[in-house]
Amino acid sequence: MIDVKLGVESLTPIRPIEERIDVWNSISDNQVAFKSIDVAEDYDLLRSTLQEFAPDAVVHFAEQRAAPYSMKSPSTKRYTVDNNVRGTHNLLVALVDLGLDAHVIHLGTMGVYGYGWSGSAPIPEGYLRVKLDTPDGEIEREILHPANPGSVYHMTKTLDQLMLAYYAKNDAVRVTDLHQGIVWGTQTEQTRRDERLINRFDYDGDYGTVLNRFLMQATIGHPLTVHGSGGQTRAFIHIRDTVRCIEIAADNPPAPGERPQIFNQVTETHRVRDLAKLISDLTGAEITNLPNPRVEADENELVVTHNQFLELGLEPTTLSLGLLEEVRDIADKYAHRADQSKIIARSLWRADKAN
Ligand code: USQ
Repeated sequence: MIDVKLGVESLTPIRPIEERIDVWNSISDNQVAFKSIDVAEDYDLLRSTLQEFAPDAVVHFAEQRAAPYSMKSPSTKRYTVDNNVRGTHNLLVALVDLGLDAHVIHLGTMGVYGYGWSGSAPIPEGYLRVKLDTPDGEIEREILHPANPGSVYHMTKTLDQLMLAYYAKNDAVRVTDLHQGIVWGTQTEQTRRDERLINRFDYDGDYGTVLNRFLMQATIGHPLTVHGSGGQTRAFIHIRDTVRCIEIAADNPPAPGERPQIFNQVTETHRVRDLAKLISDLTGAEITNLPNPRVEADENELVVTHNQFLELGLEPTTLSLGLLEEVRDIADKYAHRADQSKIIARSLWRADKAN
């Protein structure tokens, strides 16, 4: 619905959900059912559906997921908080109320840590070891890494973290929180099986993420839109790997009573200007440095610990492996669907960013 409101479509054509489900069920032995529920608004239907289905695991992706969209207006800020925070809380309450021991796999974000707070110190997987001076001497504790959100969207994910920690402690809900980096790429092994299953590829200023945007800009001959100096370092992961990570998480739930298990779901880090250079070298695209519409550090270091998924068997798809495929199979193929008027990011983090 948000894309309809914004007047923009995915670069890839997305078939209605009913058709996607029918296509999948016609080619796979793993049959999928679909029910549309507003989990933030309709607690009773969420509860009765959980009761009927009695799941072993719930993969919770039901959140407004774009930082620029969350910063667009008072209305999108309020919607993002109302939808994301209430949705997560409703799910947790319903599981506890029903006494269901389902493993909650929540889509969090690397953005909960913020960027640059700890300089070049590696960001741990969720928990930070700290030393405290007490009257009885020094003690060591592990605490949730301090939350340092950079947008209202990221703020909702930091609030989710507290709710997940609380329900894990109070009611022994089993939780895995995936602190995901910026997703790039379009196809997974599953969606590749039929064109009608293809995933979204958002390229517009409010909904598209940086690498997909650059790829599509390069294809249609638009200069690559680097915000500021492009010194922002961010963490990335291919969509294929995100799916594999969810599978790994589902196979490795924490025990009841454990604190939430937190995985950093990232495979590599890059500076925005290096990504622009990489794509420019590959395609000949020009690069333009635009005033940054966001409130964010112009330059930051980012070293991320992400050993857990690797130890559990993740084999990353790196930029060097996947980038050309993405240009050839997606950006080139669907370039004719691009609306050039939607490319520049218009959401401002603060009114004075308009200057
Ligand atoms: N950027 C540009 N030019 C563009 C678009 C973005 O220079 O045309 C810059 C931004 O200023 C920012 C960086 O690229 O410094 C990343 O921006 P993004 O839009 O790709 O990603 P972001 O807004 O941080 O959020 C996205 C998803 C969110 C997810 C998050 C993971 O929207 O759902 O949680 O990536 S992370 O950032 O690691 O927290």
